[in-house]
Amino acid sequence: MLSCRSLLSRTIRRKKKDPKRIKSNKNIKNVPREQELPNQQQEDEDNEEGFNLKSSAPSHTHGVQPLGNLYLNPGSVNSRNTGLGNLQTLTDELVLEILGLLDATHLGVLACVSKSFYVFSNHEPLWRNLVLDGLNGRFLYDGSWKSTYITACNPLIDFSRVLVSGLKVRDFYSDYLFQSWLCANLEMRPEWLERDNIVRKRGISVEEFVMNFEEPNKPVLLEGCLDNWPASKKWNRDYLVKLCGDVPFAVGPVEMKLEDYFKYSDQVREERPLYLFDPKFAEKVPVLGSEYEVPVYFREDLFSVLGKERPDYRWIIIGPAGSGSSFHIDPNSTSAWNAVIKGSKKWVLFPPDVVPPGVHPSPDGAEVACPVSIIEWFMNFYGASKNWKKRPIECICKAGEVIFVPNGWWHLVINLEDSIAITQNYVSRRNLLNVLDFLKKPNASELVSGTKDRINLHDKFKNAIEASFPGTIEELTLKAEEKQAQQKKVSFWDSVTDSKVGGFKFSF
Ligand SMILES: O=C(O)CCC(=O)C(=O)O
Repeated sequence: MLSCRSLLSRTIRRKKKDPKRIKSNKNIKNVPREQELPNQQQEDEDNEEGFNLKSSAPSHTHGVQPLGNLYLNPGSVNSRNTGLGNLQTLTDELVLEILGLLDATHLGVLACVSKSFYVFSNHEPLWRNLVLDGLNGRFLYDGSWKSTYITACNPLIDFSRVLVSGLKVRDFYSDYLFQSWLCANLEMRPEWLERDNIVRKRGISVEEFVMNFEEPNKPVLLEGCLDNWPASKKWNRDYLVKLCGDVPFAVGPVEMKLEDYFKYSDQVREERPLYLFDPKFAEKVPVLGSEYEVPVYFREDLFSVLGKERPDYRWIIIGPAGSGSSFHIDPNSTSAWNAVIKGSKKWVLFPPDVVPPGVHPSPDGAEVACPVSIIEWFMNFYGASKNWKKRPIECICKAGEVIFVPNGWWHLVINLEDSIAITQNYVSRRNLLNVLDFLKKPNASELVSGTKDRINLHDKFKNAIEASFPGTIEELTLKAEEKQAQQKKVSFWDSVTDSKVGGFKFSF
């Protein structure tokens, strides 16, 4: 979470398009207040570290301000505390955790207790959980999660004429509540987007791909592979809605009709927008499966020997600007490719031996905790990347481009525009042994994903490979052992010779 200090020490402005800028590093209570700046001062501010709000950003629904503003408003009392009574000693997170145990009726009642409870009880993520947990995908988002819930439960009442949750509360200070509004309304800073250090290739042979990227397990961005995909020409919102607007797709924990999802994504303004990520899209709508083909580099697909028992392996991904995937490693130690059909995505990738800052995997690798949202990760950690010894690989993958994500690499992705993509995870000979090792781990039942029978997947897969490609595992094992022995020899030789002068190196 952003600390009070970090909120105060940075500047927050409206998007550049607005000639009037906000100077608020002294008092960010003034976020919505705009003031003219003299030219020189304006220029200085352009160079200063700061954040831009989206031009369409509304002010905070309830007027919540960051806690630091309290200290800059002498005489004001934090109505957060006065209205919470004895609960004021709890952190905001804890108060919300407790409120998360209530149903909608009790939340509604609590909102009438005090101004403070009004703000807490209207916290949108509480209502989002009530909708997602309680309505089983049967809802039409209508601008806020609270009104979505109420409208879905009371279809005969016209709530558009009733003020449901838009009252402003004076002197309510909370970093926690403020930062979730801030993250939902921030523009990506240009310097978060400009670094592009991935290797780009067009028209390379499969052998080149294997030798230079798949074998050494390095990312690459491939251009021109989607030129012949019907999807590249046809897929856009109108086409998809016509084709399958009434088909339910997996969106977070629920299924939503595609048309309803698009209506949600038109209006959404939240820190972690729901993301459509469906592994069964081609079974649900076979035309979708027929309008793209696997690029030549990724055609070896050894999990296919498992037939219907193979783990999930392909997904259609649709999301608005700001949606995306926070840091993770792909399932079952597979590699992946991700093709952007519409829109664009910012990628940040770290090699397997570098855990990204702010990410806390459990020792057994079963849990990955990245407590911050994508935008908060950029705000809190990205700036320091200039000084990191091992810099991440970064790029913007645009429509028509494919990124190769090697197994074990950490990656974070954020959509810069409304985007449509296809991704597939795969096992080839280059990572077969590594996948088998992964499936054999003692905690496979927690680690393996995308299939029901997690424990037996190793044996089933190994047997099916032996049956379809006899001798392959043995051959690959021998090769790997030879390679390891070779590397040992080289490193011993390196340790006793000076490669620059070709002579022996002695150290005493
Ligand atoms: O959001 C995206 O497109 C990235 C998806 C991703 O990271 C994955 O499938 O592992």
